[in-house]
Amino acid sequence: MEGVACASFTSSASKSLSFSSLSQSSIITLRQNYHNNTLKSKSPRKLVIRASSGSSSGSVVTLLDYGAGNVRSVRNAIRYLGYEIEDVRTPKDILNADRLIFPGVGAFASAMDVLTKTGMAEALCTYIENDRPFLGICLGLQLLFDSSEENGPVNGLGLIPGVVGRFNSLNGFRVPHIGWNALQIAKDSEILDDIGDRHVYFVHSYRAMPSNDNKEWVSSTCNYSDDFIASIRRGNVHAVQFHPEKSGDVGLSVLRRFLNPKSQGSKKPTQGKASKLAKRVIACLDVRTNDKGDLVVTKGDQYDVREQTKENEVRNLGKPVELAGQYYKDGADEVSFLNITGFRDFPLGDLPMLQVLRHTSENVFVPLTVGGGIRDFTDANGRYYSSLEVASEYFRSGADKISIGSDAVYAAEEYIKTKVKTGKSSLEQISKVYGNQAVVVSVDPRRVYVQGPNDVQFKTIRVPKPGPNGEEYAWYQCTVNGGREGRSIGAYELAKVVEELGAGEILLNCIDCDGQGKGFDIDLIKLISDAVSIPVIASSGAGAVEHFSEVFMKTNASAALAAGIFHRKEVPIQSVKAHLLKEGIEVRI
Ligand code: 1PR
Repeated sequence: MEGVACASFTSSASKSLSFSSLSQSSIITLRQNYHNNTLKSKSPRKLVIRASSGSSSGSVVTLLDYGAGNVRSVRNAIRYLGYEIEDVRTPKDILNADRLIFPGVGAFASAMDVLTKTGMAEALCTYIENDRPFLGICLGLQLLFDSSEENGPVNGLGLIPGVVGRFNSLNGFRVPHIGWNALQIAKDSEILDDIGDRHVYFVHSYRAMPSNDNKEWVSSTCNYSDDFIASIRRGNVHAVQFHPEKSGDVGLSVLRRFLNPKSQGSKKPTQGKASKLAKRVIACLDVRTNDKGDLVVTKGDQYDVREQTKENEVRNLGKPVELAGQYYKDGADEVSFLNITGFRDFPLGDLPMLQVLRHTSENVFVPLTVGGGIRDFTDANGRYYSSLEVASEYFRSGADKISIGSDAVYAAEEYIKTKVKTGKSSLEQISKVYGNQAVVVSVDPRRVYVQGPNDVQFKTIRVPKPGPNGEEYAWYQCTVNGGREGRSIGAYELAKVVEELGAGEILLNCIDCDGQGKGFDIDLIKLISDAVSIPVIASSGAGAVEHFSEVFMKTNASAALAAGIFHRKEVPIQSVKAHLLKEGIEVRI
C-alpha cells in the first residue's frame, strides 16, 4: 500500500522531479527497503499530495526541524551564508522544497516516531527517492539507514542498507565520539571538495558502518576505533555524520557548496591524511555581572575573582561576545561560558547571559558550552522551573552543550547513598532529552592532603611532593557554589557516578591550580581520565604552551581548557596549536 501511494505521487506530481542519478532499479530497491520497513505499521497511511511549484526561491532553504532539540546553530549558519529559512510544517512542505536540510537531533527512536506519526517519513522517502537536493546532518544521516541499535533495534527510513550501531568503548575509545577528525574521501561528493585533510566536528555515540551493500552511497569515512561512514552522497542526496554548522570555516564551505553548488568551482577532492581524534583547545570565559551591573568576562586566582585593591572590584577582562568571537577567529576548537554566579542568581532571570549566547552563536561556528545555575528553581512568584527548562532555554539561545556543577555533586551524593537512579536529577533528565553528548559535568575539586590512603573513604593518590605537614597522599574534594563549600565526595567518585547518570563529558577544574599559570594538575587529570570512558577536559593552571603538550602526553585528557592566558593575551591559541603540532600531537588547524 505504501509503495502504491508513493508511486501515485510520482506520476501525478505537477512539479517536475528529476531522477537524474538514480537508476530505475535503484528506485525499486529504495522502495523495497521502505516497504519492508513499514510493513509492520498497523494502518498504512496514504499520502495525498498536491505538489505545487513551491514558494522557494534560490535564496530560500527548507529546514526540517521536528522540534526535538536545538537546531539554532544550523539556522544561524544558513542565515550567516545569506539564505532565508522556510520551516517544514506539513509533509507537503517537504515535497515542495527546492533544497531541504534535515538536522536530526535527539534520539533515533523518538525522531522516527515523530516522522512517522506526522507523515514526514513517507514524504522524506519520496523526496529522496526522487533525487531532490537533500542534506541530512548527524541523526539526519543515521535515519536514512535500515535501523539503529539506539534504544532498539528501531526501524529507520530504510533508504540505505545498514544498521546504525554504538561505538565500542572497550578498546579505550571514549564514547561519545566528541571532537575534530579528518575524513577519508571515498568518492567525489562536491560538498566536501574544500575539506582535504582539515578536521570537522563530530559529536555522536552511534554510527553507520560501510559495507558492500551501501558502498554506492558512501562518500567519506572517518576512523574512530573503526572506519565508520562520515558522509553519503548519491545524486543530489547528501548526508554527513559531522556537524558542518560547528566545523568552523570548512564546515561553512560544506553548507555553501550544498546551498549553491553552481557558484562553487568543482575541485578534485584531496585525500585526507590518516587522522586520530584531534586534541581540542578550549577557551573558557567565566562570566558574571560586576558591581556596576555589566556582564563581564572575569578570571579568578583560585576562584577569587576580585582585584586585590581597596575597591575590591570584580576583575574585568573584556566583553563576552567580543572575546568569544575573537577566540573563534583565533582557532579555538570550542568556547565555554561559565556563569559563575549562576548558583545564586536564577539564570533565566539573567537575560544578558542568554543574549550573550544568542549573539555569540550568530557568528561563532564551533561548539558553545554554557554552565552555571542549571538546577530546579522556584522564583519569587512561586513559579517552579525544572533544570530541564533552564537547560532548554540555554539550548534555545545557542548552546550546544550545557555544563552542570553543583547540582551534579548533589545528584552523585544521592546516588551513592541510595544506589537508585531516580531519573529526576538534572543530569539524568537533560541527558535523556538532549543526549549524553550535550551534558558536561563541571567539577571544582580542591586537593586535600592526608597521611595515608586509609585516612579517608575516597580515592587517594600518592603525591609527588609531600603536603605542608609531610603528607604523602591526597584526595580531591568536590566543592559546590563556586568552590565555597566542600562536600563529602571525591572527584574520582563523582566522575564515575556522573558517567553512570548520563554525563557525556567532564570539565575538570582544580581550585588549587586555577589562575596560577604553573601548569595543569597532572595527577588529578590522570586519575580522572583513567577512571572514566567519557572525554575529560583538563582545566586550570595553563601558563605556557608546554603545559598543553604535557597534559596530553601524560594523561588521557581529550581537551585542554584555558582562560587567563588567553584573556591577558599572553599566549595566542595558534601558538598553543603550533607547539602541539611540533610535538606530534594532532590538532585542528
Ligand atoms: O555550580 O552549576 O552553578 O556552575 C557554576 C560554574 O561556574 C561551575 O562550572 C564552576 O566551575 C564555575 N565557577 C564558579 N565560581 C567560579 C570562580 O572562579 N569563582 N569558575 C567558577 C570556575 C574555573 C575555570 C577556569 C579554569 C581555567 N572557573 O572555568 O576557567 O580554571 O583558568 P586558568 O586557565 O586561568 O587557570 P553551577
